[in-house]
Amino acid sequence: MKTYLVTGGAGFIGANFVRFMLGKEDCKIVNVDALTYAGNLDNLTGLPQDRHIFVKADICDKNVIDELFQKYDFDRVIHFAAESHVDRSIEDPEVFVRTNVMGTMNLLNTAKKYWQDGDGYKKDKRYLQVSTDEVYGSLGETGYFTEKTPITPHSPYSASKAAADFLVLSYYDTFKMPVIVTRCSNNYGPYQFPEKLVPLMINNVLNLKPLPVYGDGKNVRDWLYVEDHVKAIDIAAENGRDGEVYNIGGHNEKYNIDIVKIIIETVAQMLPESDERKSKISNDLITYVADRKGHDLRYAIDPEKISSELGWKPETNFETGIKKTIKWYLENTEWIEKITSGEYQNYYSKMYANR
Ligand code: NAD
Ligand code: TDX
Repeated sequence: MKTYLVTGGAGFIGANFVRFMLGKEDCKIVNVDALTYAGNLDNLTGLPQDRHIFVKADICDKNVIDELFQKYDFDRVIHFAAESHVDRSIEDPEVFVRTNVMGTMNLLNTAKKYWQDGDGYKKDKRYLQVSTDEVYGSLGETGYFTEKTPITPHSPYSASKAAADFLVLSYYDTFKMPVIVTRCSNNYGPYQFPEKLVPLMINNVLNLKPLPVYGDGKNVRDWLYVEDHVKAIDIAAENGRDGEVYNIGGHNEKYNIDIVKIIIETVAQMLPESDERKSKISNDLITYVADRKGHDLRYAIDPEKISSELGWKPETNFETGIKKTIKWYLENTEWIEKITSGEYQNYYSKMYANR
């Protein structure tokens, strides 16, 4: 039975990964998460207690991470923990460098210390860095990000993720450490914190609140259902080649404004006739607001490498994925009410105050 160190497993993608892995195979997961505003223990209910061990800790804490490596003979490190929201990185970049760069270095150093064996490494160990297509910067109207596209991040968030990627890859080049980097496009699905486009729009539609579209809404993102992402991570961690980067995406580019319109239409369709919000939901809720600073125009992934080399393919198309996502939010009103009470209101009013 493999033992995983998963970081950030109380966040959106990490929680989906933990759920998927524990359901798929007889593995043990030590889930380290600092429970920042984005981490939520409610994302981890119903998991097998004997195989899922939750540890509330900061990945920058050298003592705790060292103790965990000493206690558990980790076979895999899957590193999700990060400050992940571009808008927050524009407001307050420092914590992004601390968590995303320094936290990554701490994990790398500790894994290296415990995995080294003479001149090499213990058998079948692997560190996987969960990264993002945003490190490639922005595309024009055409073309795709490949693994060879130059790294040109534009936001403090993507710059911190790029720095972390370079560190990870340097541990392969310098120390021959068994590492892999995956770079995925925009995810959507259950358990996503409602500061990101899709859950924010679903929540606002359900509350008949304005839908803030940045700029002209013509920025393009490439959307992947979260379950397809976590499956790709699993495949890359098992069968990928050390020192390699794998892009993950499903060729599903959409203008932001089209995403918002699809959400409006689908939520309205999915509400029962008896729901009085149903007749009030329309495109009139759309409100164009000031653009994001340094807003990348277009992201689009070329997933040819992971597809031809590792046989990964996305399984959920956008039409199905967005319905599943909306259904989840409709069925988990307590989850979203809890998350959007208190501090979230301050965040929301501050973030949209000047737009
Ligand atoms: P998220 O913000 O939902 O979750 C991040 C988790 O990390 C939270 O549970 C938080 O508590 C935890 N965390 C933050 N700082 C920590 C620290 N110092 N120590 C320990 N835990 C800490 O993020 P997400 O959307 O699930 O993204 C997960 C990873 O995937 C990130 O590395 C992100 O860069 C990457 N990624 C995200 C997307 C996307 O569309 N969301 C796409 C590609 C890549
Ligand atoms: O209220 C909004 N209005 C709006 O128009 C929000 C929150 C976003 N947007 C736009 C900005 C982007 O063009 O929608 C697009 C998507 O925005 P986000 O959901 O904030 O995602 P993005 O900035 O593209 O980054 C996401 O994908 C890559 C994740 O947050 C990152 O963690 C991941 O690395």
